[in-house]
Amino acid sequence: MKVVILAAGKGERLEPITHTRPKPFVPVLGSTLVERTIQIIRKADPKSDFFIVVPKDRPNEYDAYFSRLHNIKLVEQGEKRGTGGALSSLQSIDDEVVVVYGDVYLEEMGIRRIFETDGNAILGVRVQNPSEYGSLKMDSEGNLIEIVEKSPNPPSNIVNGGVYKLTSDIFSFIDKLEKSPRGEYELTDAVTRLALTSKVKIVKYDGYWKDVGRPWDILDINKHELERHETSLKGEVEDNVKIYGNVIIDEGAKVLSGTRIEGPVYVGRGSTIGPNSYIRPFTVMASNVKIGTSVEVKESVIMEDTKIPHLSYVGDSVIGEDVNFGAGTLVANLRFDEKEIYVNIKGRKESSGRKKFGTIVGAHVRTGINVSILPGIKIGAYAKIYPGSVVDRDVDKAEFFKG
Ligand code: TTP
Repeated sequence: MKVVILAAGKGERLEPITHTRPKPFVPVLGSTLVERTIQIIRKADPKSDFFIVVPKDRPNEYDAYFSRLHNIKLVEQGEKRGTGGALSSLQSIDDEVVVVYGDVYLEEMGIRRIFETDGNAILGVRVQNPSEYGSLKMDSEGNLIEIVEKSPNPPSNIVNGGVYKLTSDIFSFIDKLEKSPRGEYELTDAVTRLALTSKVKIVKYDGYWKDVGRPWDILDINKHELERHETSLKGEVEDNVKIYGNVIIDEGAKVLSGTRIEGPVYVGRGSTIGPNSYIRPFTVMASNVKIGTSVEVKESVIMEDTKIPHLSYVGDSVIGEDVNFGAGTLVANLRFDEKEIYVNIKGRKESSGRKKFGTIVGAHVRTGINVSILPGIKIGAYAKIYPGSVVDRDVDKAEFFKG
């Protein structure tokens, strides 16, 4: 089967993480979202041929990353923006194709069911809040009539799961697409047109599903993944370390004396934790992370090469790669009034749905000593924070913040 993964989005809602990495490259324990998707597709069909639609202006490492995953062709997205534009970048697909959005996280069963269905199919996911997604209008036999995007009156609570099986007929509808009100060429419009002339089955899926659009989704998918792993201690653990629950300590990682780890926790390759660190449940540290003396980390994802070496607290946060926190950098993750924490997403305040949420820090950020960061604050990649500052507003990419 030919499989197309759409990985050329801008990922603006996921800034500042997407200041330096495309959305499908968000970490999932020691891997990435797109790599995990490729793995579960290969389980459903080991002979899949992969085409990954990537942006023209992609980071240099992109091509090497995919060549490491073998038998993957990269296709540059053409001028047309949008998911339809992305698919139109493929030259020719003569039979059937499975299309997967690169920012979707789901269980293997969802992919498997799509592969097992004959003809055109769309994954339908049951959600509580269908008006935030593309709701699926269906006939009495459960076939698609229309995908209704973000409507206040959604026709059903089954929404587009971002996984399709499509016959080559879809390409004639994609060729005829016109720009949507948001100025993009939408695959969903082409699929609705296809449903007028051919049967498009809705494959219902009730498993875990997440469209990874916002920063806290990174915490949620890693939490889900951690809950599915058993203890595995491949790295080195010094004497006088206490480990509770399921903890993965990957090859080359070291946990130094006096440290307490409460699983589920993932310690990536080459990372060093301790001495005397306190790592609480649902923390993920990617490769070569350093967590030092008297540092407490709770339910956070910390990306590769980041250092939090002395006397810090980080809770409910997403910290990008190659960040350095000065001694005493503290993250607040709870408001005094204990209300839900809001975050600026594309210029609009959105609820994170969490009472406890810390910060989102882009790659290569440096904080001076004794910096405090208030809940829901975003710090852009390459920013520098002056010692002693209280960061009470979002910081732009590469800004020097003194406050
Ligand atoms: P979206 O989440 O709709 O768009 P986006 O990734 O640009 O995110 P944001 O709205 O935060 O800026 O995209 C769904 C999937 O389709 C996602 O995996 C990225 C992919 N995509 C492309 O490949 N090309 C495109 O032009 C667009 C818009 C999306």
